[in-house]
Amino acid sequence: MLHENYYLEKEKQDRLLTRKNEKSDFYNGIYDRYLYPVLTRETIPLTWRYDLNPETNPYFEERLGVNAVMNAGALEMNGKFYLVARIEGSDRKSFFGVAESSSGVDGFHFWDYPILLDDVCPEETNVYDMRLTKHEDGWIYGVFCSESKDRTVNDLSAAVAAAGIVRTKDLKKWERLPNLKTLRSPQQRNVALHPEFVNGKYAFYTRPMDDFIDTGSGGGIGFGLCDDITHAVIDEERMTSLRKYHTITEAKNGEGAVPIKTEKGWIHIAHGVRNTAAGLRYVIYAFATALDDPGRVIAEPSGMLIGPRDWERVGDVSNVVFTNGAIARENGDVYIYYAASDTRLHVATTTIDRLTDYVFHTPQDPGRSVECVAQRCDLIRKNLEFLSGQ
Ligand code: M1P
Repeated sequence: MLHENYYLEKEKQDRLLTRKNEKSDFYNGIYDRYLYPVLTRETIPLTWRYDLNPETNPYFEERLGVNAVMNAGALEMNGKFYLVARIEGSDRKSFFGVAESSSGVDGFHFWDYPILLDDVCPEETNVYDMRLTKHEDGWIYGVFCSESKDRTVNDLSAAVAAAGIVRTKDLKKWERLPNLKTLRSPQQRNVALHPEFVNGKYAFYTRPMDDFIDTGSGGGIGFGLCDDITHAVIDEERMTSLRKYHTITEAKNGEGAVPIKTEKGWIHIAHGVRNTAAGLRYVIYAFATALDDPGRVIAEPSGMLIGPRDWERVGDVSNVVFTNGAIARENGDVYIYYAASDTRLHVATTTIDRLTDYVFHTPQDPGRSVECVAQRCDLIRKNLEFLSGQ
C-alpha cells in the first residue's frame, strides 16, 4: 500500500505531463513563444525524489529533492524529440536526464533513470549544459561543462571549468572520453562540437576563459580543430563571434545550440551577457558563419533574439535566458529550447526560412546611439513612403 499523498502527487504530475501547450500571444514574426514551460522540477519522476515505501518513509517526505530543470541539449531521433536536460538537485549538484516527446512542445517525460556518467575524473564535482551533436562520423556526442575544485589556490570557492565529452548511439549507453584540452586557454565552458569534419578534423566552438566566472582576456566564442576526438587537444583557437563594448555580449558570450546548416550559412543561436546594477543579464542572440569556413562570421543581426520576459525573468538566477539545444527538422521547422532564470525550460518555435531571413536581413548593430537612430529613421522613412503609396 502506498502513502495517500503519493496518489495525490502522481495525479498532479500526470495532469502536468499531459497538458497541451499553446502558443502565447507574443509576436515578433521571428518565432513563437509558448504559454507553458516544457520541463520544470515538477516534471521530475516521483521515483527520483521520494522513497515510496511507507515503512521507510511514513510521512511521504521528499528524500532527494530537485531544485531546477534547465539548459538542455536537443536532438531528433526516429521522429521523436529528445532533450538531455540539466537537472539540479537540492544539493546543488547537477546531472543529466533524457526526456522525450512526440510533439516537441509538450508531453516531455523523463526516462526511468538519469544518466550515470563513467566516474573517470575524481576531482569532478559538477556537470552541466550538454550540447548534443549528431556527427557525420556516426556518433552522437555530448559536450558538457565538467567542473572541479581548484586546489592550486587558497580559495574555497575556486573552481576550474573544462569541457567533458561523452558519446552514444542511442542516448542510453554513454562512453566517456577524456576532457577536451585547450593548450592556450586555462578554462572552458559552453563548448560545442560542430556536426561536420572541417579540413578532415573535429571542430569545436569554445569559450576561452581566464577564470571560472570571468572570461578575462577571453574575447568571445572561439573555434578550434583537433585530430582525435578520443584524446581531443586544441592548440590554436581563433575567434568567431566577439564580445563587444556596449552590446549584449559585453561581459561574455558563449556558443549555444549546435549550429544549424542552411543554404546561406551555419546559423548559431548563442548567449550574450551584459552587466547591470541588478547583476548579469543573459539573452540569446544569433549569428551565421560561412559554409566553407564555419569559424568565419558572415552575418550578425543587431541585438538579441530572445530576452527574458514576464515570469521568465524570475528564478534562481534571475534575468537569464540560456540555450544549448535546438532541433531543426527536415520539414524546416525549428525548435529552440531555452531555460529561464536557471529554473525551468521553455521552447520557442520558428522555421529555417524565418530564422534565415532574420539572421541575414536584420541590420547589424552600428555600435553608437546616433547611428542606431539614423538606422531607425531610415526604416521609418521607407515605411512612410511605402504607406503613402498604398
Ligand atoms: O547562470 C547563467 C548561466 O551561467 C553560465 O554561463 P556562462 O558560462 O556564459 O556564464 C552557465 O553556468 C549556465 O549554466 C548558466 O545558465
